[in-house]
Amino acid sequence: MGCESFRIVIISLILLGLYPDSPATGERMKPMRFGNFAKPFLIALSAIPVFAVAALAGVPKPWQTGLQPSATPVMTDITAFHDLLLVIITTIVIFVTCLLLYIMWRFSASRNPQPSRNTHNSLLEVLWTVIPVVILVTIAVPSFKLLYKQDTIPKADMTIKAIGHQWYWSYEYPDNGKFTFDAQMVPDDEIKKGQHRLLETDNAIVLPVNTTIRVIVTADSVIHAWAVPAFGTKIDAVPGRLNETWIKVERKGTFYGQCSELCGVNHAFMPIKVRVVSKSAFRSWAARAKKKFAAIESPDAEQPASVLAQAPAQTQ
Ligand SMILES: [Cu+2]
Repeated sequence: MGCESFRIVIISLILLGLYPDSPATGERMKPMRFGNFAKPFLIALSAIPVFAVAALAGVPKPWQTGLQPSATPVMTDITAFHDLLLVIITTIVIFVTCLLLYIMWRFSASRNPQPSRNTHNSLLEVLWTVIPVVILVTIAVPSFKLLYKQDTIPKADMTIKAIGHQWYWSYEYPDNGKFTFDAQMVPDDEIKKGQHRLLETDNAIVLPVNTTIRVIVTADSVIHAWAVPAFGTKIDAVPGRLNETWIKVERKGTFYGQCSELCGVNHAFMPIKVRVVSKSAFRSWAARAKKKFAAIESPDAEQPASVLAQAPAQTQ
């Protein structure tokens, strides 16, 4: 929340600089007085609690400027890394801007009719090499730690499989009843009040809270990408290949994502909806889902045993 509030204040200060008091009347801009300055600032401050409450949902918000609030350990680290980078790049931009302005003033032609002929300064040269190296190392260490954390799958309590199709996702629960179902987007004319357009699906993925879940991702036609911002997850779904990642959702709620690989004409219409519930609620949902949805077809089930028996033995 702290970072979001910081952004709101910064944006209100930027807007303050861009908009005069009466932009529509064409009046000349008046000199800035404290009242003009304080108004948007106070509006921004009063908006913070609203943003903070709304921000907990796993869904994008109008005028959102930052990342969605984290729901997994990986996303918490991504957010921290993002905030670190924000501080570093802001500092660099301010420093370089001030330096440029100073140089424009200090070394302008009017102030320097006889320009300096210096070409070397050992101290400066060492500094402008060493300081960027230190900055890059400061960025590289948490960056590699984060990559390793995302890529190393801890011992998983359960597995789900997401399969990208043209243009919807289907899911398999291989170790919780071996069922599978499709998740199709709810079209605009069927959206109910309170639902999110382009993000709702007819069937949501249901997952237990505080459980390490291995997510296997693949596709059956073209490349898609399974992405849920609040989980810090974005992984390609490639036909003929199994990619895997992991999530451990730390709070209950509904989280939304979208396909994040340009996959064709309906790329924008294959959202991801995840409901995270308590472990006992998940168990009872899985029991119901097993009856409601189709069973995963095993490869053997597609061909009768007699056909398999007749197939010539593979010799290499
Ligand atoms: Cu797609």
